[in-house]
Amino acid sequence: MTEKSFSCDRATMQWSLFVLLLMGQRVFITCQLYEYHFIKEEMRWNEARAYCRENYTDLAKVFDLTDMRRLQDSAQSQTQAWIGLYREPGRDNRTWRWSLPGEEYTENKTCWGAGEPNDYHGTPENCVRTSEKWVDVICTNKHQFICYDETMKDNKMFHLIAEEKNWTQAQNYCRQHHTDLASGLDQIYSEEFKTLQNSTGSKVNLWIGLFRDSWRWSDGSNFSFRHWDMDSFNDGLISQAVVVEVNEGKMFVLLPCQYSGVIFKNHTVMWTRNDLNPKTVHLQREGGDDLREQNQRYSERTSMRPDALDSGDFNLTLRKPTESHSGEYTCSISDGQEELIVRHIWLQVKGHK
Ligand SMILES: [Ca+2]
Repeated sequence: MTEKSFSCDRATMQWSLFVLLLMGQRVFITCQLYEYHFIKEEMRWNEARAYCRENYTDLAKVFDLTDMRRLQDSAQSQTQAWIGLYREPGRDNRTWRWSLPGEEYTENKTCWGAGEPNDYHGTPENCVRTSEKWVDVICTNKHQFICYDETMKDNKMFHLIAEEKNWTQAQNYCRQHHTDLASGLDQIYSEEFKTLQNSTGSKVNLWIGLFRDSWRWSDGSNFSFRHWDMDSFNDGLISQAVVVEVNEGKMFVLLPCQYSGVIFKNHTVMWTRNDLNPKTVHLQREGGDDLREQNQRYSERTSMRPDALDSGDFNLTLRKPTESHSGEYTCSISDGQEELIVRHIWLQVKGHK
């Protein structure tokens, strides 16, 4: 999401660019289509949802690539708009889904390897590869994959792509050149698929169209369609810790933290250091900074954008950093009960030699 700025007075918000889509619904005899209405007014996500529910049906939902294109067409040349996909911070309710629209994942139709899926070593593993049995792994791994082609391109239902790609790249490739990543037991355990798999010689690991995420559609639909770029597809995955280095004596250092999830009014954004007591480095609520429990070491030294909770820009500016400010920082968002860690930052302040 790009930067959205506004003045402190809510009545004079100045969003940069920011529009939203709504959806009406029209039922045809043979198929059901949604009508997308593009709304040029700028709102927060939850305001947009309320608006859509009042005036139309709900925020836009997307069933497949065809919907995706219609959605993009409805937005004309506008670059950004809310849709009805959301998740609640701090709740790990990830659900397995098949990439191919309409293919439903059911627990009794799976072929997990022993002990899988297991989020090995506590790392969220949201994508699935197979050789004989399924293994959940991190989505940034690179594997070959097999695409499903409903048009029977070259008279073949399955196409082996011998090039290694990460999971979203593989999905994009299949959607662009064929239909989707092979999805569902009927496909993955078909003779044609197996023959192709065996043609790789050794037991090569292949991506299949199975993934999990904690995103939901606003109207409760269980559509599994997602169209993420890899940077956004890190659900449940704490971005790898970022290391920031600075020399003592600098005027300030910026600790980066960008959040793209939904933010509600009661949310608090926090910067903390678990090795300190009190651990609070900086805290901001809907009404502004709340530094009552700030560790003295950071007194008068920290600042965040006043609109952090609207923009998702949680960057922390630390002025006049000294060696005592070196350590591991956690940037997180909380609703008072549960905390979602957005990012870990290692700050290293080098002293004068
Ligand atoms: Ca695993």
